[in-house]
This record gives sequence, structure tokens and C-alpha cells, in this order.
Amino acid sequence: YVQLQGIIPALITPYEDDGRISDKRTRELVRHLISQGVAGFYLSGSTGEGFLQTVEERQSFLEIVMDEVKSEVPVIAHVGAMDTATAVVLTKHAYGAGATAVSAVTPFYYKHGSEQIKRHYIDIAEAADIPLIAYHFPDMTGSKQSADFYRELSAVDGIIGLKFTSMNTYEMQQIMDVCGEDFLVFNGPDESCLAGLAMGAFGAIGSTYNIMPAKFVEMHRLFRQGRIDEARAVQYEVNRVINELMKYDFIAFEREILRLQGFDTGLPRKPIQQLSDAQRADIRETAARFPF
Ligand code: HMN
Repeated sequence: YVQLQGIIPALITPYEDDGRISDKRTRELVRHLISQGVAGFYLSGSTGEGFLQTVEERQSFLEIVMDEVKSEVPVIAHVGAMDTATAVVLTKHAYGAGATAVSAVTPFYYKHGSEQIKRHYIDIAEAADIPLIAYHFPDMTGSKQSADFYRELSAVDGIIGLKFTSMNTYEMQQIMDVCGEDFLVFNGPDESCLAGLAMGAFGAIGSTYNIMPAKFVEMHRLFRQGRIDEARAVQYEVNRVINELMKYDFIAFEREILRLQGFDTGLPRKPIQQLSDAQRADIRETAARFPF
């Protein structure tokens, strides 16, 4: 899995102007991001709007990306869903499509006990012979599992790691400590990517890597070389953009930035924020101040 050790965009899903998933725009965005040095792709997660798409759309999007990537970099398909059956269907498909791994957020909306959540993950892991990366995102799912829970998961055959999306790097470290070195933990929050790496994250999966890939790839390289002061300067730089992003829905903001960078990805699906002309102008001004 050493290839996954880097900056992995949680890919925006490019749509046509009429809202259908765009084959052409997807290929263009994927090519561009590979040229910027990203380590792989994470599809159909929060950023990819997987929860606003049909199962068929998620499947066809993965097929387009697999075809464009041609094994140059690993592809992780997020298969998470509220129900186990959907996650299993998506997992079988991802295996057939040749994805490197699947990932699944803890089942959300209903409040399940940890035994049920563990069962959900085991059912996904058993669905196909493809590695599974669990996904901890308590702010979004309302489900917060303990380090002990992840220790049990890490003992399950096929469950190889965790995407950890929370600012609490202490909790992340506690999980890494009990799960052992072979369990790959990926940093979720881009605004504290360097902190996550310093604490031991194997790689980083995030949404702003769609719009600032080269900056984060550079930061990661500096980190690996032990040039921490320089890496920190890059983190400060990207965080000024993330501060601007926080004024908007992050997906709406990133689609607008991508459009200004020459990659039209269409509008996010409702109910995600639809930007007004004034908001577009404000984002254009941000993009001019941070030309990367
Ligand atoms: C995904 O699409 O599933 C993600 O990788 C989510 C990712 O961790 C992002 N978190 C949220 O969307 C809340 C971050 O990349 C986040 O957008 C970034 O740190 C800016 O806040």
C-alpha cells in the first residue's frame, strides 16, 4: 500500500450542465490532478456527493475513473451507505471494477450500537476480496467509536485502515497506538494535515486537494524530508484559502475554484448551496489572491 502514502483528493464528481455525471470532465480533472502529483483518488465520499447519487451513478463514476487512471495511481471507492445491503452491492462492484480498496463511513442517521456497526463493516469486508478502509467522521455521521472499537476492527481480515476525519489528533494517535503499525490511518482535515502527518498518519485524504494539489504535494514532500519549518509555511498558506472556503459550503466553493482553474465540474446537487453572482465574485477575488 506504499503508493497510498501521500496526498489523495476526495475527488469532486464532475457533472454536465444538466447534472448528469460527466465522462469528459471527469477525465480532464483526473488527468490534471495526476499531473500535480497526487498519490491516488478517493471517490464518492462526502466531497464526491456519493450520498446524493444513485448506486448506478456511483458505479459508473468509478468505471470512468478506473478507465482514465489506468493503474497509474490507486483508487479508493467509498461504498458507505445507511444500509449494509447497498454498501455490499457497491463493494462487489468496486472489486469487479478493479479498485485498489473500498472505504465506508459508519452507517448514519439511525443510532446503532457498536456491535451493529462492527457487523456492518464485517459484512462489507466479507463481500469481496478487496481491502476496506473504515471512515471515522463523527461531526457528519453523529457516530463516534472508541479506539477499542477500531482495535477490534483492525483484527478483522481485510480491514486495513481508517480515514480519520476529526481535529482531535490525540484520539487519532490513540487509535494508531492500539491498532498497530500495519493499520493505515489517513488524515481527514486538510487544515491540520501537517499535524496529522506529524502524529503518524500514513497519508492524507481530503477535499481541498482538488483545488490546491500542488501545494499539499509540496508540503508532504517537505514533511518527508524533515523540512518542518517550510512545510508549516505551506500549511499556513493553504489555510488562508480554507478560511475563505469556510464562508461557503465547501463543495460549492471548490467547484467554483475549479471552474476558475479551467475545470468546469457543473453545480453541486441540491440541497448543497447554489452560489449567487455576488458570492461567485467574492470567490473569484479569493482565487486571484491565491493563484494556485
Ligand atoms: C470526503 O470527501 O469524504 C472527505 O475526504 C472529507 C474531508 O475529510 C473533508 N472534511 C469535510 O468535508 C468536513 C476535509 O477535506 C475538509 O473539507 C477540509 O479539511 C476543509 O475543512
